[in-house]
Formats: sequence, C-alpha cells, structure tokens
Amino acid sequence: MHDFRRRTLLHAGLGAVGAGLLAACGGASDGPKTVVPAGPAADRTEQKPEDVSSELKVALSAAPAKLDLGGGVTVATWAFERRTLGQEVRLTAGTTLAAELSNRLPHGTTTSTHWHGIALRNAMDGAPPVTQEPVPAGGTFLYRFTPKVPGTYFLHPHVGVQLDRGLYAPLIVEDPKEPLSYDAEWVVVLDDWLDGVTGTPDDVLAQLMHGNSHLDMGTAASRSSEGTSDTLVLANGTSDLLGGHAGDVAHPHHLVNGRIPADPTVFTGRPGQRARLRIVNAGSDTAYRLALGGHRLTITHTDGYPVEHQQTDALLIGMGERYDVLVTLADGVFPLVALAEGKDARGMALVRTGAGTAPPPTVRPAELDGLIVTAARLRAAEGVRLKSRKTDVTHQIRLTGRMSSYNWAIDGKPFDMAHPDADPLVVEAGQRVRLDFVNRSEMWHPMHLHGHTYQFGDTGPRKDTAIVLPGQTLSVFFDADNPGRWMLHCHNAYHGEAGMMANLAYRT
Ligand SMILES: [Cu+2]
Repeated sequence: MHDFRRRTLLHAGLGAVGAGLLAACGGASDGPKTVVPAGPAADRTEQKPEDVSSELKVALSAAPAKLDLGGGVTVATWAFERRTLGQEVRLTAGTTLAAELSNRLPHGTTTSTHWHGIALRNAMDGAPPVTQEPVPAGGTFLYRFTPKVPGTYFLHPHVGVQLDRGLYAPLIVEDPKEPLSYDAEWVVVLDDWLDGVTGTPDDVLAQLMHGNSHLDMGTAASRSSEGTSDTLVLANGTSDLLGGHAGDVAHPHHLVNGRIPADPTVFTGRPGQRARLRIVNAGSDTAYRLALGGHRLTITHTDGYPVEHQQTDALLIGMGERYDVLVTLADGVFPLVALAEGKDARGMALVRTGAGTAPPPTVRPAELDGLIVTAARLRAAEGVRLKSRKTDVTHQIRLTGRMSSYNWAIDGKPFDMAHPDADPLVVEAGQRVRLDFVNRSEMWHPMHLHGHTYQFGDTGPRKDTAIVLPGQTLSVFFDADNPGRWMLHCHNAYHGEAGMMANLAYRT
C-alpha cells in the first residue's frame, strides 16, 4: 500500500519529512544529479528577490474554524482566521506580496500555501517536499514574490487533500493599465464541500483508496443510506461534456462564495451596467457548468491570460481553472447557477439589479443547455501568443489509472513523495517545450503545471490548467523560462494525492 506510506509521510510532521529530505539532498536519492534537486535547502534559481517599491502584507493564519455556509448549515473545518470563505487577496501587478502563513492547525498537521497560476520564484511555490519543507504545526513561512502578469488566480494548500478544506482564497492581480472597461467586478468562487459534514477529506480519501472494485464505473451509487458507514464515494455520475465518469466524490454541498443555494450570495448592480465576473473553480472533484439566467457571457480571459473575446451561454470549468467574462446586466433578479457536472447537484448565487422575486434554488436557466464554449475553442489574444518557433523537446504524459483500484498515476507510476527527485521530466532553460497529455484512463483530468503558462497548439489559449478528456491527447507548448523544479499534476485533489503527479526539472 504505497499510498498509505505516502500519506503517513505527509502527516508525520516535520521530523520524518525533514529526514527524508535530508536523505534526498545528501545523495541517497536515486534521482538524476544533473537537474535541479527537490528540497527546500535554498532558492536555487538565479533570480534575486524582486526589488520593488510597494508591498502588500497579508497574514494567513490556518486554524480550525466553524464556518456558516448559510441556511443553517455550519461546519467544522480548517480555514484562515479573520478571512471569510472566498474573500480575495487583491493587489496590483508589480506590487510585492508578503504573505506570512502561520500554521495553527492541530498537532502533527503540516501545511503550505501554493499560488496557483503565478509564475514566481521556485522557492515561493509552496509545493512540499519539492520546493519547501511543509510548515509544521506552530510554524510559519513567509511567501514573498511579485506577481507580474495581471489576472485571476487563487491560493490553496499543497499538502495531502487539504485543497478540499477551507484554506483557499482567490488571488486577484489587477492590471495598472486595465484595457477592459466595466462598472462592477465580482469574484465568483465555486467549491464542492464535504469537510465537517460526515467526515473529512482524509476520510474520503481513505474510502477511495481502500478499493472500490465492487463498484466499478457504471454501477449503482454507493452513497450509503444505512447510516452506519456513510460514504461519499460517487460511482455513477456521468457527463457527456466530460466524456464519461464525472467525479469520484458526492460532495453534499456546492458553494458559491462560501454559501449554499438555499441562502445564496447576492451580487447587486444596475440594469445596463457591465460587470466583470472573475470565476474560480476551487473545487476538489467537481467540474462546474456555469450560466447566468437571461444573459450571454463574453469570455475575455482564462487562467489569467486574455483570449480573443468570444460569446457563450455557458462555461465548463474544471478544478483549478479560471475564466473572466463580461456581461451586460438586464433588469430583475437572475440565477447564477453552477451545475456540478454529472453529479445532479449545484451551487447558485443571485444577481439582482431590480425588483422581483428570487428564483428558487432548483431553477435551471436555459443557457445551461445552450452554447458551451470550452477552452479548446478559444484563441490566445495576440499580445500573449507564443512566438512561433521549433520545438526543442517533447514529453509525453500518459494519464493512467482506474476508479476501482484508485491507482491514478502518470505513466503507471504513482508519484512518490519520499523520492520526489525520481524520474523528472527534464527541460533546459531557453527550450520550447511540448507536453502531450495522453489520457489513457476512462476519466477526465484537469492537468496543472506550476510556474508556467502553456499554450494550446499554435494559437490556442494560454492556460495553466486544462481539461483532458478520456481517450484524448492534448498538446500544449511553453518556453522554459522559470528555472526550478515544478509540479505537474491532476488538479482533482484525490487523483493528485493518489499519485497522478510528476516533476518538471530544469537541467542545471
Ligand atoms: Cu485526475
């Protein structure tokens, strides 16, 4: 059971993890010695800390918390003290962020903060044990970096399945020369929620890992009605949009900005105003199909980067993906619905610009079944398109595994946290790199690369997280311009933790 060994290591606290890292750095690792080694010993990049005039200080104190999700639902979870669920961190591109993470979680619980989508210095990436030691309970870590590319990002832990707790926040990097004009800006954070309802994300991971051979895909749902062994394992959720099996977990709640549909977040504006929505999928196992009743959406960005504007009725947003849209507001009260794709569940908020009765939480706007523009149909805005050049190196990333044996991996080999130096995908600074994501499994995977923003094909969108459907091969390109050792993984928290992760390492 390699999986449990890995989990034990993650939760063992600093002593054991530190020892493992020392061994890896001291030469006991069987990893190649010609690439940037894993481990936090030093910032091995040649970049110096940015010298800037302005700095935003943020205190991120991770602690046990009771959260009110609305409608009388309260849950015990882990969240940041003095921050509400979904509250953003906001700064202007070029401003330095100095964020101190304090770990006030229970004894023995380590954590970190990853700055999803930001091309920062490797040592600030927050991905233990590759870029730093995990922060032990009682410890602190100062993340200090200067985001240069404006856009919609988010921050979350990169330890175990902590993504499925409340330790996340949108990260908005404003453009000092914002080219879009709009009257209102709303950050819309989608999240699937289970923590503190019938157990924790770690309980669910243990259920998934124990093997589900008795409930292979396509068989009956396993959500127990017996009461004694309540399980949130989802066995029969399917979606045509996602090419089959939609997810592994039946989260009991789906939140928009931390609230359930029965007691929703309300965005207010005036008829005729133009609103910019910055939409983040902070979920762990749920793709959302999102639409605003009575409105069309104009897609302007995905994963922080501008695209040629495109109109749509609805969006499909995988875990870790972000979309920015513009919408001209009509007069009335409208449902902003985030269908949990393939799961027969939903999140919802309201947009109110005038009088009227709020639609019920069960409303299904026609737009959800209209045109759904996915990333593959977008084009990068000309200003951010990669210059055409020959590819220097191609890596094939085969996505493998099955729900029944829960052996999600890359090339059949689950990532080994105890030997993070092993078998990296090697690139050299200055290379044009091609990654072919080859999905050999029967499930879709949102594949996320740290520290870089790749491009779909010759003219497709720039993104850091991309939905790869079953049986599909997706080719993406990037320039190796940010030395270090970077995680490449499925952003389904449970798939990543089961082993669908790899390292991309620069040859030194
Ligand atoms: Cu996956």
